[in-house]
Amino acid sequence: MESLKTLRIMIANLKPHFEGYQKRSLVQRFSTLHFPIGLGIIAAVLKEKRWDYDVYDSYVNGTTGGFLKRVEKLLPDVVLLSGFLGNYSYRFCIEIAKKIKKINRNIFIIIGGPMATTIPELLISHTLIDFVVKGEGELTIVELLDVIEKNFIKEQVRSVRGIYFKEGGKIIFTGERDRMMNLNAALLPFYEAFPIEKYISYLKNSGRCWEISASRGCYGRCRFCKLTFGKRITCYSPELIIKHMLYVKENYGIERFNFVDDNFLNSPRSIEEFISLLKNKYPGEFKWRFQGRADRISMEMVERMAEVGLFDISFGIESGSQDMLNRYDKNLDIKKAILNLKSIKNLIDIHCTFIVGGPGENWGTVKETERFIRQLKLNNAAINILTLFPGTILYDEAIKSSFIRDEHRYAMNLGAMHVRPYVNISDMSNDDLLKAREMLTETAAGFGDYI
Ligand code: B12
Ligand code: SF4
Repeated sequence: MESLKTLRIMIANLKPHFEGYQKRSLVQRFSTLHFPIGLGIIAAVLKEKRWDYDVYDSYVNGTTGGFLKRVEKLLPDVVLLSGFLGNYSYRFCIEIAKKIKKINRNIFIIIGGPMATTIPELLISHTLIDFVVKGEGELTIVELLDVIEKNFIKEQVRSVRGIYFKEGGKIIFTGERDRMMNLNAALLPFYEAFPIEKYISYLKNSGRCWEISASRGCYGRCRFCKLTFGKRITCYSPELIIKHMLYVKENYGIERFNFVDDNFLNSPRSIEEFISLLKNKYPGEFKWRFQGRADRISMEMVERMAEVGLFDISFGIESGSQDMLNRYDKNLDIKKAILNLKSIKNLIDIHCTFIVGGPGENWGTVKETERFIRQLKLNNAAINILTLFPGTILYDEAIKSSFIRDEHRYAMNLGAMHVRPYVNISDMSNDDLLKAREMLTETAAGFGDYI
């Protein structure tokens, strides 16, 4: 018989906020609302294991102060946090952990998600968080909560793979956890654990898409990119993806989907199966979009996808300069990208993202990006200034060459991403990078048919 679970658990989806946050210049508060898929999956796993929990979601109906009051009232044994690096999330974690511990220092704080995976050592050494979970959380959280529930014996914690914790002032990492090989055995997010009505009405009113994950990982090795799951690619089966989409459509009345995979085009075989399943069984049922690589797409493929609801693809082009692409190790042939995009442009909407500020960037390479935008008459382009992300090759190089001297300080200052250089490794001045961004943004805007 399953033992009775006694731990009091709180799952917190918290919007980074702290005193002075609003006053900080260049802070870009996210006005769009996104369901927290990672925490949603953790909620599903806990539900399956019969752990009860309370959820606090300050993105939709609450505040940091409200969350702390709830902690004070419920006095949970464990608080679960998640988050992405950027938007001062790291700074926020330091403060929120302090405040939770002030309420009761025996509350265990556990954090997982992309930020935890990217800067686990900083989090464990500079915050009062007890455990940092690296990588996929499904198996780790169950093992860790089991140990905590069984009177928390420190030796047992060491057997839980994928966590960082402190012991006598020393940081312990229990070792990498193997990736889950069969995503079909993974649970889908437990939407109802969160104030889902708010998410639904937001999406309906804004016409935005439901976010959904079809795969994890990317085979790319781009020097500016930090992948949460790494290079190994795992996919949900096309049947399961469609079952998930049907669930959302039938229960929440939303039929537009955005695949949040790093590269939806990772597995051509799965995609083919997905297209034929939609065509044979669910024609006209859904509208969908995804992000992928411009060298993995063809007109013929897009035609078949558009027939079953594809309406937009987002491509990470990064630069119109082949030299810059090589420096990023993007492994993208710019000529091939142009040909591919030209051929599909009339079939669906395309959205391209670019970076300015990589190693060696100069006005000449920026002009090549401008030419790329003009050649394709791209009216939908996002121009980002390169932000060096911990865990990337470019970041490691910046440390070696002393561009970054203090990692904790650097992470503390990571606020709005991609709108200014935190560290400039290009051949241009900061001012010129900002000008280049503006110029490219204007170039793309010029192709919009705005009245
Ligand atoms: C959708 C998305 C967004 C949405 C937000 C969605 C949301 N609220 O969750 C929007 C558009 C708002 C967004 C914004 C940003 N994003 Co974003 N985003 C993504 C994207 C494409 C998908 C995230 C996702 O849902 N994945 C699927 C779920 C299942 O994965 P997961 O969340 O990692 O969860 C798993 C584990 O991490 C873990 N886990 C997660 N939470 C917890 C909690 C606990 C307690 C435990 C134990 C485990 C655990 O278990 C889960 C299952 O295994 C990822 C790329 C990707 N493919 O993952 C980038 C990504 C997460 N984003 C990234 C970045 C940089 C940003 C921005 C900073 C960009 C910007 N221009 O400002 C902002 C920051 C926003 C913020 N709030 O701080 C980076 C993260 C970098 C980092 N290492 O932290 C990523 C990895 C993209 C990349 N390669 O650069 N993003
Ligand atoms: S930038 Fe895109 S292609 Fe490159 S590693 Fe990241 S997800 Fe993969």
